[in-house]
This record gives sequence, C-alpha cells and structure tokens, in this order.
Amino acid sequence: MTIADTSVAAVAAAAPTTNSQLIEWVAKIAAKTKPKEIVWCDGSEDEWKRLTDLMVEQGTFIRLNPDKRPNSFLARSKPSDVARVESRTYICSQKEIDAGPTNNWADPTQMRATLAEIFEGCMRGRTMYVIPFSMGPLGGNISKLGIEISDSPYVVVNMKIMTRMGQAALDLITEGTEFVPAVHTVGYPLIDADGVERPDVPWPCNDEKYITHFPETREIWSFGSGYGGNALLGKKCYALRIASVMARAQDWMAEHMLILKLTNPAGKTFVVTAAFPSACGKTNLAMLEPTIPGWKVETVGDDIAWMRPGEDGRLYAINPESGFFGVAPGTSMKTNKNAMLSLEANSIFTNVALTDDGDVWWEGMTDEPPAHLIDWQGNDWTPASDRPSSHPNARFTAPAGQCPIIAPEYEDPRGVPVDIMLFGGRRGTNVPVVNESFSWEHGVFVGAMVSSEQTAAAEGAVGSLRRDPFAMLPFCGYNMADYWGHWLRMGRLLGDKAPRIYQVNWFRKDSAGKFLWPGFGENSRVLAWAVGRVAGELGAKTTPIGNLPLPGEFDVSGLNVTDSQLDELFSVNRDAWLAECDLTEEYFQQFGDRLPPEVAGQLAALRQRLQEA
Ligand code: O2Y
Ligand code: MN
Repeated sequence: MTIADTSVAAVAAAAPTTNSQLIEWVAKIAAKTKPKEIVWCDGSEDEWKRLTDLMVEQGTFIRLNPDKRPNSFLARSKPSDVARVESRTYICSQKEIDAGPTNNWADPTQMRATLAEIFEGCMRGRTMYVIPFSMGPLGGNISKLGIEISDSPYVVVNMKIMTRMGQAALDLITEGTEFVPAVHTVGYPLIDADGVERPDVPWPCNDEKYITHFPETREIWSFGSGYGGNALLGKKCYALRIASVMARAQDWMAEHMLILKLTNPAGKTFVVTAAFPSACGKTNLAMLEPTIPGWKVETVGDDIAWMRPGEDGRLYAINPESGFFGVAPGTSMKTNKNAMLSLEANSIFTNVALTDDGDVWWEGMTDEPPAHLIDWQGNDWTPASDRPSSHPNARFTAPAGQCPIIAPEYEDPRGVPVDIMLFGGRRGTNVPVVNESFSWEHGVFVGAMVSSEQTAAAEGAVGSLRRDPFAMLPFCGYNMADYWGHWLRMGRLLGDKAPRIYQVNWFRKDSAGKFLWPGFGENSRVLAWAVGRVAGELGAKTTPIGNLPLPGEFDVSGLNVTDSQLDELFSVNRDAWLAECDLTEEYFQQFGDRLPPEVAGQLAALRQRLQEA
C-alpha cells in the first residue's frame, strides 16, 4: 500500500485552503502518522453519504431501517472502548501545580516524547481526515475555530453533527487566525513498520490510550480510543478543557452547563444555565416540558455553555455545539419527548440494541422490551437475558436543530443574556430542592461544594459519592482552585449585572430513603421560583445556607406532595450542615494556598451562620 506524499508542496496542491501555516501543520502530522491518503472534509451531504456508505460496507455501521429511522446508523464499539477514560486523560501544563490536584498531570516534555513514539506511523494504511470546525455559530464573536485530524470516519460524521464542520469553517481559518489543533488516532494502523498488512476491524482502537491536553500551546492529542469525548475532540477536550484555559486568559467562561430559555405566563423571557454532574437529569432539564400552565421552555444547549460579557455588561451565552451526544438508556417519550423527537432521523447510535425490524431500542425506551433484540455486542437478546441490551453509556448523536423546542437564538452568534445559573448534584441529604445564593461570591462557594454520585459515563464504582465542583471535575483544564478564582474575577467584572446563582437538588430522600421530589418533570416549579425571585415578585426566607422559598410561594399545586414532605425538602439540618462544613474544609485543603481567600471566607461565614442559628 502507498503512503501519501506528505511534502508541503503536495499537501498544498490538494488543500482547499491557502493558509500556509495550516498546510505545514497538516503535512507535518501526515509525515509523522503516514496515512495512505489525506482527505479534507467539506461537511457536505455527499461526504456524509460517502462515509456512511463506506462504514456500512466495512461493518462499522449498520444502516437502520429507513422507514423507521431515515439516514441513521448503529455502531457497536469494542467493549473495552465505551466511555471517557479519566485515568488516561492528562493535562500537560509546564508546572504540575497549574494542573492542580484534581487533574492527572504529565510532564509536557515527557508526554511529547511518548506521543512522538506512539503517533509514528499510527495511520499507516488509513485515510487521514482533516476536519475543520467552528465551536458556535460561524463567525460569532464568542465562537472559536478548530481543526481535528483523525483517521476515523466515525469521528468525521459525528463531528458533522456535533459542530459546524466543513469548508465554511475552513474558510474562516485564514493565515494567522487562531485555531485549536487537535490530533486523533484510533491507534490501529493497518500496516506495520515492516510493511506487514492486517485487515481492518469494525471498531479499531488500541488498548493503550492517551487523551492529552497542552494548555499553554492549546493543543490536543488523543490516541487509542474511537469513542465519544475521547475522539470527538471538539467536545470535552476543546470546548471545556482547552477552552477553560483560553477563557481564563480572555475574560470569558467555558462551562459544563445547559442553556435554556424560559418564558413566563406574562410572556417575559429568562435565560437559565445549569451545571450538573452526569446522571442528574441535565438533558431532561434542557428539554423540559413545563407542567405548570403558561410556562414555556426552549432549548439553547444541553451540555456546554460559552459565556462572555456583552457590550451592555451582561453575560451572553452560546452553545458551542450543534448536536446532542446524549445517554440513550432511560430516554423515552415519557422521560424526554423532545430528545426522542430529535433523534428520529439523521442520527448515529452507539452501543444500543438493534430491533428485528431494523430500529434501535434501549433500556427504558418503552415499558415492555421487544421479545427479541441484537444487543450492543451483537448477540441475541431476550427479556430473559441477565444483562442489559444496551451499554449503560450508550449514546445518540443527533442534530440540535431537530429538537422540536430548539430556541431560534441557538443560531444567534451574539448568544443569549443569562439571568440565572443553577448548580445541582445528586444528594440524598442536606441540600434542599432549591436554595438561592446570597451573592455571586456565595454562589461560587456553592458551585465549589457540588458533589454527586458516580455514574457510568466515567470510570469508577457506580453509586459512590464524589466531589464534582461546578460539574467540571473531569473537564477543567487547569488548577480547580484557580478556576474558582476566575469565577470570582468574572463576578467582579459583571458586578450587579451578574446572573443570580441557585443550588438545586432533585434527589433528596426522606428518612425511609424515598425520593421527596416527584421527578424531573416537575422541575419547572423550581425554575418558576427562581424567576419569581429574579423578577422581584417573590420573597424568601433567609437561612444559614441561603434564601429558601416562603411558605405558599413555591408552587406545588396539583402535586402529591404533603406539607411535611415539603418541610423535609426545604429543611436545613444544622448539625448535618456543620458536618458538611468539616468535610468541605478537608476537601479544600488539597488546594493549599491556591484556594481563593474568598472561598475559605465563605466557608467560615457559613459555619458561623450555622453556629449562630
Ligand atoms: O462518555 C463519553 O464519551 C462522553 S461523556 C459526555 C457526553 C456528552 C455529554 N456529557 C458527557 C459527560 O460526561 O458529561
Ligand atoms: Mn456533559
């Protein structure tokens, strides 16, 4: 098999750009990785068709029944490549302290040496795709550009859904324009250094994995995984880890937050962003159907928000993505109708089950499972099987524009002005269903305290509790304490135009271990209370932990929630909170002198309020 001519002249001759720096970079990566050909992706429908046909032919994709799920495909990954791998994710800052105690740090010089070795010839026999993309609407002043080089056609088609990908993005990357270079390989060359060939497999990957970030040079290098955030480098690697570093330097914010637009019965609109760790109902909230009459929710984003102060001093948010990469199991017409309607066509499913009529199914999609399925590993499955038909982290990739309640502002490059920010975690005790922070600084402290149960999206024991400040633990590209400092600084910049911050918790349990809150569907009641506060229409009861609803001002009409359950939902247990303060102090200690004094001050103030209560 041939190796592409990787001379700068040859790459330039075939490149649909004249950007010499870009051409030199592409030539350099090709010279290292030695693909058989270089393809510049244009993001067209023709390209989508060509690559999806190719993957069907190669066995990576199964075409779903076009009558049931037009232009949609199922992929099955290798069982060893099913999620983000936090233990193989590295922040390679010059100084270890700049990555901080919550990140895996690796020495950049050593990591570059490792990468130089493993990337050598890693694309032999494969096509190298050059994937230009914009995070956010093309040309917007909050948007940013990137180029992913990947040897995976699965990545190309997913990137087409998840980002504004193709020639229009490339055209914006003119000589000298800033873009984030991201290099990805599945790490499964089809020819070895001696020229010995091996056949391809439906899901190529490597047992050795590296997902590496170089914050100072703003580069991403990912080796060995074809899955999700490890491979679609626009998402967590760029839009959170690298973007958080850029945002700190440029006075903006890159957050693991959904964005929704809420309209009240009087027709006034409010924008809410919300950060939740995995498995806390984030997608459900982003696409909520309010249960209280007269309220309307429209989706701007389901996962990531980039926010920048506008000319009027308010904070404006865009969704840097253009698709949903959602967890399939548990998604149904009952739990999230709008997500289900978003993925009726033009979608990619990974690690879900295949029905006998060529459609997809996953646990929770319908009350009754089909009598027979092919499971995510390609085996026969019946309801009598002792394992789930879909992997718990099985995903759909669906165009955001197909969401029936997508807000028109989702395409607005200027973004939407944020009124309210929510921080939630999965807490069985202590944390009320909603709690208003006294100030931005107090809200930053609340965000820093977020903890939640472990989920399948990351490694580790399901069910154990872990700290997840701002839901950014796996996604902050620098020292978490410095990130809190950046939030404090943004608060000072925004002054009285800063959004108001709320802590929420849908998971509080009663003494018998039963959930007190009736479920995600009722969360519009929480949003309505926060909006009522921001609009100055509702009062609040001041407690040591924050402002809580006044009796009668939190709408539970029509709900089966008794007064005593409501009391429990909002109860503040002084001793339990003092114990929480001790645990928080212990947690903060790891940040040493990087912990902002304001955060330490907020902890001391909370303790004092509790002691005086
Ligand atoms: O498991 C993965 O590869 C992706 S994790 C993910 C995907 C979409 C949105 N959020 C997440 C997350 O872990 O927060
Ligand atoms: Mn996420």
